[in-house]
Amino acid sequence: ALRPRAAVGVVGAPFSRGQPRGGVEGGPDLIRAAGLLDRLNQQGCEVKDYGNVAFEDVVVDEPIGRVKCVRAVGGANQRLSEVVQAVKRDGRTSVMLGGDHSLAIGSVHGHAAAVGGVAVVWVDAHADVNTPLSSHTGNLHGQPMSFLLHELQHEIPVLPNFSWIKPCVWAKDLVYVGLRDLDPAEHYILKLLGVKVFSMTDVDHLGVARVMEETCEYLCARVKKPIHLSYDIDAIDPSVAPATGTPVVGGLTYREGVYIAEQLSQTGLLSAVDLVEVNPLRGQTEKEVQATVGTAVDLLLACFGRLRSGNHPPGLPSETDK
Ligand code: B3U
Ligand code: MN
Ligand code: MN
Repeated sequence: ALRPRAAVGVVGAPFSRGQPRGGVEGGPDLIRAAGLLDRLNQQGCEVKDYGNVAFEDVVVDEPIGRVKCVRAVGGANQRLSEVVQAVKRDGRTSVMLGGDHSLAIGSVHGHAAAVGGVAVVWVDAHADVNTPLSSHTGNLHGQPMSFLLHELQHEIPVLPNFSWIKPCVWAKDLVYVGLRDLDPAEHYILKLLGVKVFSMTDVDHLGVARVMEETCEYLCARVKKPIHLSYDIDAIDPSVAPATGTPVVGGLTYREGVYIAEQLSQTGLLSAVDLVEVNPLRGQTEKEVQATVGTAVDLLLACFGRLRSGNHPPGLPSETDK
């Protein structure tokens, strides 16, 4: 059988106000410069670049309680959501290149608005599920899931430029992989809502193969919803991907990281992917930056069918036809 060419839409989101460190807005152009689009094309994808989202500069953006840059983050995500909706309506798998992880608000929202319900696989050292009231840092990249989960809406205060956001993910449709740095309030929220979590302890205990088998079984057991993969590069160990804002020791190996993407690709349900928190200014050397960007590209290629066992062009029987 002829394998259909995967249609991909790449959206750059050069935005950093969800956290205090500059440089992460350089992620999208750097990942493109590393050859992402050509390599996706070479492996048989039909790729359209939607360019970088133009974010309005918000000049006056006083903190609200502890939470910083609320108006900028709200406005940027509203625009991003519109673009991701356009990508999905064009029939493409959306690839959002960040930028910081607050951008998952707009990316997941836009994906869900276009396709209906989605399941989310969040690969990260952090859970990013603080509410504006539970956050100790006030950084919105540590809070995106709280705005997206239906079950947390009673905890979310009214914030400027956030009124457009509609919660669109149920706790039962969320799986975390790679967690190793949770705030107590986040741990409490995940326990209370019964969210499926594979921490680094679980990766050690079960091995990445069982973790992904259980993840896919868990998500496919009920109605098969399109999968949104939100991949924070800090899920990968800092020895492999050091150029990121909040590195945490004890992360996924390169191989575990790629395996997660390969297995999700094999489900045939991947409908949107985020690759966030690559920060070229956080590398100590050019080599560290290139290692991080190279890893990001390899994770994305694996999301679109690249197998380490090898691939061949369509027209010949594919591995999955056997
Ligand atoms: N949980 C902390 C730390 C953090 C979250 N995400 C990152 N860091 N990258 C917070 O700020 O909410
Ligand atoms: Mn994150
Ligand atoms: Mn993180």
